Amino acid sequence: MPVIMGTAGHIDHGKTTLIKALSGIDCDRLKDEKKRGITIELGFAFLDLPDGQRLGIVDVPGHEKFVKNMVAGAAGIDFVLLTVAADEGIMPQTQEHLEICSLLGIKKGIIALTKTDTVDEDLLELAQEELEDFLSTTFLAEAPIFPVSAHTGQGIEELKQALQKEAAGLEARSDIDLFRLPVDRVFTMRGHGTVVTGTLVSGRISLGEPVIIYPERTKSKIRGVQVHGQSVESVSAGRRTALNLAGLEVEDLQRGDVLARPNTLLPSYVWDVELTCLSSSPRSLKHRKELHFHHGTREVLARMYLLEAEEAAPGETVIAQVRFPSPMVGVYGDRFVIRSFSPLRTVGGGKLLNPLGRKIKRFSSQVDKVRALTEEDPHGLVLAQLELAGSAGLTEPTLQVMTNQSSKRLHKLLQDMSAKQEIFLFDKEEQRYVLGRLIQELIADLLGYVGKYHRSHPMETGISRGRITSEWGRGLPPKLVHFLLEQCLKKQRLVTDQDVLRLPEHTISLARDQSELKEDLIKTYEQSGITPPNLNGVLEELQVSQKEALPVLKLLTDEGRLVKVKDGLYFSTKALERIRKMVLDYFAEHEDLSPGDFKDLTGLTRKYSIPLLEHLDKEKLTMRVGDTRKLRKR
Ligand SMILES: Nc1nc2c(ncn2[C@@H]2O[C@H](COP(=O)(O)OP(=O)(O)OP(=O)(O)O)[C@@H](O)[C@H]2O)c(=O)[nH]1
Ligand SMILES: [Mg+2]
Repeated sequence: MPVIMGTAGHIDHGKTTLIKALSGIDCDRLKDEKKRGITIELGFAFLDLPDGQRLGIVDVPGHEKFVKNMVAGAAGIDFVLLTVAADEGIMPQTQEHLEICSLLGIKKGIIALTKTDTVDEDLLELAQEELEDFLSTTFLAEAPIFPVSAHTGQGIEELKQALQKEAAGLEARSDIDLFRLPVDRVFTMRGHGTVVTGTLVSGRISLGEPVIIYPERTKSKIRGVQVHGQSVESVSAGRRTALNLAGLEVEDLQRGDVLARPNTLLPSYVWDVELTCLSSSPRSLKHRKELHFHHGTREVLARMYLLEAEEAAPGETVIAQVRFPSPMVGVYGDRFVIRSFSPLRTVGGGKLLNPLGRKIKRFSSQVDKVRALTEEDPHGLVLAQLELAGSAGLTEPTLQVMTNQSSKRLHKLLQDMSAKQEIFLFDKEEQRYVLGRLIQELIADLLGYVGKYHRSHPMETGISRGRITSEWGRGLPPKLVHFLLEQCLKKQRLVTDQDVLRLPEHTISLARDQSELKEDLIKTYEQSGITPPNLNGVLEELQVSQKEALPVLKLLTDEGRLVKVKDGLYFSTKALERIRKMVLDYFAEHEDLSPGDFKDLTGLTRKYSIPLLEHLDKEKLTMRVGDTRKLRKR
């Protein structure tokens, strides 16, 4: 298993010298580093362990001004080599580096008590005791301490053995197959072009694959892969990796960018997080405070919005939102570190809960939904993420980023959950899921809405699909509305006649006089055949008002017994069928039908013939060409 170790410790405590003693590689390469005798930038080395395993090494600077580089280097390491100089003991960055490692979720480490040649035995013992005491409350409480001297070589072999043991005893990295490489260096290599390096935190990548540089979403392609200076075909998580990128200039990238496959990561201006204020912090963390925010190899200014408190006291953990000036890309469970301005020091950090946050109201019920994301069990987490996402739902690829699961495991989980109807796949094309409970709630609401429509429109057979979508479904994804209607139809909670939907129990109940009116209207129109009186004539004859008659006429047209040819002119369906037949018979022997021909054919005057001809055009039986009609080909 590939393993990467990172150094940590106060300035001048012998980190770089120790790495050189172990590996033979001098990580301080910059002119300035040589001149000043300190590390400024991250250094990279490797060590071939006695068992043949090659250990990747990241050497960090100890200077307090370069803590931001240290954070970038520590992101992605498997374990830490903490160095403490025997002659100086615990110093500010000893503590700060250890706190940073702890905030970053690093769980393992080894301690080198360096420069043993500079102290006598008594002092060494004292230093060791002080160190054990200091470590007892940290994640390194159980970690072994090795007294070493890079100058005399004392303890170096023992330390090497210990490193091998440490590397062999580590838990396997997560098997999440989402390729992600936070960039820590960008440079040009003669003959190769632009090269980036970083610790490959998850997934694998091969030569020739397309990649995206997030958050800018710049496209590129892998032109070369190197691990510890050797070209390889592909590389997987836990390796120090150098990638040669096609078609990009050095200016197109910077430390902090993240390489990933197209359409995987989700740039966002807002993250929901679990935030802890370090117990060593001199002050509480205040709502809306601007801070240095470190994630992966990126450092930005960000504002912390505390969602359920005005401040987080030292040692306290709260739910918060981070708002960024430019988009960030993260994955559920990612760690981050925050540092205050003055004094410039590490004050806290935490865990990313939702990499696709939306601004929410403080102290609202939404905050509870965010807090539910601290659930680490994948099943509970999927439910919590979908709950927060609401009716928009989440796609399967998005859920991978929001749960940090391998795509295989997630797919299986989603299928199991669908089978139990805990979640529903409402958009197959996008693989978009929504919470089952929400579906039940929406269906209940939809049926209530249709029922209400029936009550206010008792004379209508139902409500059109289009109206449901535009009125009830406003604000919901159209595909979700479609899915809900199909669910209702499948379970016969709604029935449909063409595009009109109704509750199964809905019938039109006419009052007695309405039923009579309905019969009278049918009789009137059927008796008058192809020469019906106009509506006013009908109303006069039946002694009813337009207001009374119109709903009944609408019902008759809905039921298909009458046809409205134009305002005020209705035909019985039978009469209109007769006219259609006459026209069809005519076209059996003729090409064109003029208004005159129509008059001869039917014996109807212009009052009827013009609206009828136009109606037949509208029905697409005929089409108008100049002054005549032609039969439309079916
Ligand atoms: N006597 C003695 N000096 C040492 C030993 N290890 C390192 N030094 C000296 O301590 C000084 C600092 O060593 P570095 O390795 O640069 O320390 P560092 O921790 O990498 O420093 P930064 O990277 O700047 O934080 C150098 O002058 C080293 O020669 C040692 O084992 N014995
Ligand atoms: Mg150094």
